[in-house]
Amino acid sequence: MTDRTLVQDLAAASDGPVRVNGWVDTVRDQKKVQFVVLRDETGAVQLVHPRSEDADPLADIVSGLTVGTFVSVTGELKHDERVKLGGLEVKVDAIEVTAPALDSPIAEDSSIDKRLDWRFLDLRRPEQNLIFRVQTTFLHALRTWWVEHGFIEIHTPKLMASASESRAELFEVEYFETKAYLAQSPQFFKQMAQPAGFGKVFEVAPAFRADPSFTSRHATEFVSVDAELSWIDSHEDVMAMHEQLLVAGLTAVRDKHGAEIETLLGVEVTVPAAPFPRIPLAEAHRILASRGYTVPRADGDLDPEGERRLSEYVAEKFGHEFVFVTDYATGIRPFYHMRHADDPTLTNSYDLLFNGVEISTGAQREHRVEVLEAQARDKGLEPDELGFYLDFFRYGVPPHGGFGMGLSRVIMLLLHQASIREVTYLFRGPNRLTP
Ligand code: AMO
Repeated sequence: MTDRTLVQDLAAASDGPVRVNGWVDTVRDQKKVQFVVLRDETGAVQLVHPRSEDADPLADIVSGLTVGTFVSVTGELKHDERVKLGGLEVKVDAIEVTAPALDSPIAEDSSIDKRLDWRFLDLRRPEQNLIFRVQTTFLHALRTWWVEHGFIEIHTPKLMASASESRAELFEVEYFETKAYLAQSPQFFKQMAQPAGFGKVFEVAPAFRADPSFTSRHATEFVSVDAELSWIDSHEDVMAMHEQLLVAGLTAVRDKHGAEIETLLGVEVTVPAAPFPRIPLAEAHRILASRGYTVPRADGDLDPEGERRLSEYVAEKFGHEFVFVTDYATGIRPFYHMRHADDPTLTNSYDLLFNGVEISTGAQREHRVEVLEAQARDKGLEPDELGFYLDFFRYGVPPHGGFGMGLSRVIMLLLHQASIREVTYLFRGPNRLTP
């Protein structure tokens, strides 16, 4: 490795010789003096070269630099309050052009589609770099929380012999002499960890949905953050875990990146107070109706506008960015959700909304095999199709529950980004498979 100094470490370094490596962000090629802004993964620094009256091969190199070119630069670091960019600059001794770059195809047209075509160039923007550092910190805090609370990390297969959630939105792939399906969620196999005696598990992994929609919140491949735990009394225990986890994640993000997020993205990160507000779905409908909105879906599920308006109400009433919508009707929940003991039309389940959008679904699961079979039949599923899944329950499963949460949705809503495309490393949608 070269003896390079990261740009972020220059402020603390003393004046004198230094090497910085990165790519050319801008060149100001003036008559008397040349300026280059060099960027690396940690920030930007100004390079300066006063032109010489005589032959000046270094000036020719600077003049020839194209934006995006990777260079390795040696020079003299000098702290100088007058320099706007960070109060320091590097007077260049030598520039090695490590890898020249063609002119950027997204310099002129920066529409989202064009930027996704050239995602590796788009990701060089400091805002994008920040988004992925925030995501790293967030996930690290979640993992730390889980590990400290006795959860085991699992990796369930993504190649499946049958549907993992429902028959809708299923990708089918050739699998030797037969067919396989891409996992829509780790649902069945994270539940398997309960009869396996693991107690508490989590997984962070891709999930696939053949969803043809082009909304700002849907992808055909997304990272699903999942947890499942045994010995719960109800979905209330799952929500309690879920909110503590989010508090841990958002505290870490605020502490580490709060100031930078405010400067670069103009967003203030607030750590939510626990417990988060909880509103039963039927109550949510009444609240929306009293505010002049009738949810148009015949099945009673909240539509995006209903979610947005409910979050607006929660922000006004409780000053909160999160809300658990609980007790979904049986008709709009999968067969494996446990129903209320005293009202089988309702389930022990919830959706979590964050700034107006659903980020998660959670529930207590039905663990009594006869009840589970009956509920499957109710939904038109033949117990035969669910063979291995139902077997779990024949050998003893404690009461359990968990949630699945879309990672990109959380980051999008946290950082007030317009689309999941902005916060996904490489977005996958109905018409995007490259790069
Ligand atoms: P659900 O289908 O609601 O629940 O998915 C859970 C969460 O995953 C995210 N998500 C998506 N993100 C981007 N693009 C998509 N196409 C997409 N589909 C879903 C959302 C959503 O809230 N097995 C259950 C969870 C559980 O009960 O544990 C499930 O998958 O943020």
